[in-house]
Amino acid sequence: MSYETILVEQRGAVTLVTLNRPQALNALNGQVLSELLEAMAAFDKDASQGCAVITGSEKAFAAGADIKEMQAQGFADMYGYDFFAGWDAFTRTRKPIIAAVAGYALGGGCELAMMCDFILAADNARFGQPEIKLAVSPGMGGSQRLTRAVGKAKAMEMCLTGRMIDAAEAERAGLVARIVPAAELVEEAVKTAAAIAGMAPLAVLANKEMVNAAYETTLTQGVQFERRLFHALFGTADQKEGMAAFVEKRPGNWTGK
Ligand code: CO8
Repeated sequence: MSYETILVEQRGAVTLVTLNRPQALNALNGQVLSELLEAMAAFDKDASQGCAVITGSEKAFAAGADIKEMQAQGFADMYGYDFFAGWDAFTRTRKPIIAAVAGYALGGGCELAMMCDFILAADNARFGQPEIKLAVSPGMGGSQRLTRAVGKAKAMEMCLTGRMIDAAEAERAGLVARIVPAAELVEEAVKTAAAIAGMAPLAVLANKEMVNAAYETTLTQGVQFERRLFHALFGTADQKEGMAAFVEKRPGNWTGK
């Protein structure tokens, strides 16, 4: 499959997706959305692939939704077509996705990074929700995911002022999992993704599903959901293999069953 706004390559069991609109600092337009959705659906279906990495350039992960595309739209266009609602499908990807963020992750770019399962940040990464400066607001989940990630005070300040935070502040606030030197970002993200892709596939799906449930449920319901999935994993051949491999001091050999 060839795309115009993204580059997709398979590195072993890792799908590496690079946003590729350098002339617009990877601004997210309708074409990026449809190509990314197609690539992620193919990734999810491909049994040879275990984890994806989404990255941009060293200057910009993505500088937001495409302002030039949105500029002339009115309420009827936005509401009538539920503009960008397609991004919800991205979050239904079942296998893990790592955002490898260098440079600007602003507006929709920050929101896309937060839709991924976790963020690895280059030391030059900058995150922000500057939509208020355009007289609008986050529209791809930023007000909700940022608040859950960094807490109300910082999310409110960022949304109301448009202030960008650097990688160190983002790590302190819990927005990013880890900071790595910019030059090593993609290799480190692919290495991390390869480690995940090397785990038993059903356990990977279950771990992602239960951590995500923490955002949607009460503590009691979430703990119960976790326990049921944990119980269910004892019905898999890979659980027998994983525990036998530990006892026999050898690596596990997974079947995905
Ligand atoms: N959309 C379209 N084009 C963009 C965008 C963007 N978000 N960001 C940058 N570009 C373009 C510029 O227009 C410029 O193009 P040209 O060369 O043709 O003039 C090119 O990329 C390079 O940009 P700059 O010259 O501005 O580069 P600088 O290094 O001077 O500045 C910045 C970099 C600070 C990142 C600056 O480009 C900037 O402020 N960009 C806009 C950031 C922003 O406001 N993002 C939020 C956009 S709104 C949004 O994301 C809403 C999300 C929810 C939508 C959901 C709808 C339902």
